[in-house]
Amino acid sequence: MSIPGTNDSQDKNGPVKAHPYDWPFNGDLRPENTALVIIDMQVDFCGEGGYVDKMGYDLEAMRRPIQPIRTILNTMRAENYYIIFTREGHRPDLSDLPPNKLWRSRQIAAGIGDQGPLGRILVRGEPGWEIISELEPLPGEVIIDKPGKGSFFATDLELILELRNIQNLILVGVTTDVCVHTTMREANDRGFECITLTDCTGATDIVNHGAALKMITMQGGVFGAYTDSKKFLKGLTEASKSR
Ligand code: C5J
Repeated sequence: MSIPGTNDSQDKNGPVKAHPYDWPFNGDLRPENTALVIIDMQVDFCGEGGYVDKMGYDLEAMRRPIQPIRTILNTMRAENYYIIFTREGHRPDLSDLPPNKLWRSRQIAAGIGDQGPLGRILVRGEPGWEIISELEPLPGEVIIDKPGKGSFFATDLELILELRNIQNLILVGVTTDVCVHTTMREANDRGFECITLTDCTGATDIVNHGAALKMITMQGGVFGAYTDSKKFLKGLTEASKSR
């Protein structure tokens, strides 16, 4: 019996050289079925005085992915792939902020909703909540506002992807071990075929970055696959040549 959307022959694996398998699993990589999801590349995560900076973590680790993401974004825009941005943030009245999330943020001196140099931390509409200028969305590109770490929780992302017949997701942004990973897990459970790009993500702890990537590869690719942006772009070129 053949299962729709699968192929049994390994030679039809995708054009992107990745770990632990060449991606996507069924070789079907097209602008019509694939979206780039850029997660939380906001001033609060990448800018001085923002949430990550207030917590005392290394901003350089948040900023390192900016250039490689720009390259991927420009290429995928040019090839008409679907582009989605996400932003983590809360309503100004904090009515969507669970009290334990607020309490924890205060333990590390980055209280969500508190005033900082970039406005109120992680609050919608504040300067710190904006997507960084280097990766500014174009008019018409989808922006998902999310109150949690996962991009599917309490958002319309799943509906938007289904209406577009999107099957493959390329997940980039910050942080590898929190919002990128949570989104990858949520997407994977919903049947989306996911890949993340090692140099297009960053974590507040380098060991966690590596661990998060390794977790993806267990059990034959329990959450999907990973590769770097160069190999990804090579695969994308091959995919477009073969169309
Ligand atoms: C975190 C995120 N780390 N975007 N958020 O709190 O990963």
